[in-house]
Amino acid sequence: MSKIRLSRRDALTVAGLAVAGAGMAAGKASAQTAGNPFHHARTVEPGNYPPGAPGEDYSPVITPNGATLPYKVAGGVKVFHLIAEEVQHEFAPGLKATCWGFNGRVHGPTIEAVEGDRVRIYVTNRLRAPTSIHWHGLILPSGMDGVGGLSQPLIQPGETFRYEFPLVQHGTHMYHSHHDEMTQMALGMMGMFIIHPRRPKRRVDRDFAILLSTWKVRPGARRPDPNEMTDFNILTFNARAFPGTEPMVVRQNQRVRMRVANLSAMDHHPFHLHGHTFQVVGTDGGEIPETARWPEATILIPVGSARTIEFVADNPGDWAVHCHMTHHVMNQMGHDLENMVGVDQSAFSGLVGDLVPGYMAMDGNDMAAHGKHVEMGHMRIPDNAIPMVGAQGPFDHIGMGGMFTLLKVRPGITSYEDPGWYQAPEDTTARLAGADEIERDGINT
Ligand SMILES: [Cu+2]
Repeated sequence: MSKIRLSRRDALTVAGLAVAGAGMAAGKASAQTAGNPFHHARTVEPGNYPPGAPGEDYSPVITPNGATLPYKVAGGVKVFHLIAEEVQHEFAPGLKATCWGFNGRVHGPTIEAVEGDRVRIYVTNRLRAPTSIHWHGLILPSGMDGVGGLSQPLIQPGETFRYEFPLVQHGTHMYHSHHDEMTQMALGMMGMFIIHPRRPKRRVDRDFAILLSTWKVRPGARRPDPNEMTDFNILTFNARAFPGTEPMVVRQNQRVRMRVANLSAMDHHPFHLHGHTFQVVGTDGGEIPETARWPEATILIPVGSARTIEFVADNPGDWAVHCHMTHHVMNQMGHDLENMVGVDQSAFSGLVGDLVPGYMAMDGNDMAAHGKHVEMGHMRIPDNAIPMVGAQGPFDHIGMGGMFTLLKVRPGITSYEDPGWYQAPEDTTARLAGADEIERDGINT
């Protein structure tokens, strides 16, 4: 304890740890982190660290379509204020719902701090239901863990609770309601909690945070349905569904980190990146030692987990970033349909059209055509709905929705504004094959 001056309270915490560490010598707090695998996640002891400052101690995380929670420093403590409240949220142009979030946002803003910081988080409940906030993956005193009824009384409507604890680790974590989780999380009560290392071994140039979640919003409905158990129809990155997702823009050859966390109700998501491979460098349990990292192009993010990946964005272009479950890149479609693939419905469509004005059969061979029809105005959909709508791309309609966004890698850019579509060098884009080429190469079409 000689190097770090501790408050009496911190000294008590450290003393408690020493006991938990089964006889480790007092005064060798760092040995707990270095030598003992059971304390691996605890990378610093609570101490008298100055509050970590953005820009100096860390490069702030970017939350696409989101925001970072502001804080102030009071007596060396970082003070945050989360306000749980009802929020009118837009998932994508054309689809809004009354959700529950924090500080006017769904999901809540990203909390960002530095290992060794002491944080004090006030939580005001402006909902009509009691709540409680859990700090997912954080090592903290039991009474600060936020499980309603177990670790604390519920925060009743109108009340403000105070949480306070030192951050003794770094990594990609989350916060979410831990009371009536099925309802409150289905309505959006979650956010990311990023803790930067006090002494980073390496820095990245662009550090993105993406929270995955799933929703059931019936076409035309005003609120997400928390009772849904399996058939979710809005699948989101930071509570936005494509084409509502903001692209991630990076300069070519920048070092990029993505922190992807999953607080869906029932679904794991294979998160897939095009044009690059990446290293898996951490989980919500902490950093993976360098010798144990492995390369991937897709990483499964189980429910209640986070994965941190890093790569050098050396390949210029517009790259798809998406969940690889094909039903998770659709918007608001029903799944209990007859299989019409290969069926010519033209005669049938006319007959139904006599009974139901405006009826239009789904294209039997191309589900994605639906989005095109809606966009072109051929097909009417209920108000406040985005059934399967994708977006117009540079070449054609992109028939994807839900958990889909873009990584835009550009050489020499000086702004991270959306640079528009990628202009590929000549003859590096797939195109219609010429008859002469087909013949020359002996291709039988
Ligand atoms: Cu998925």
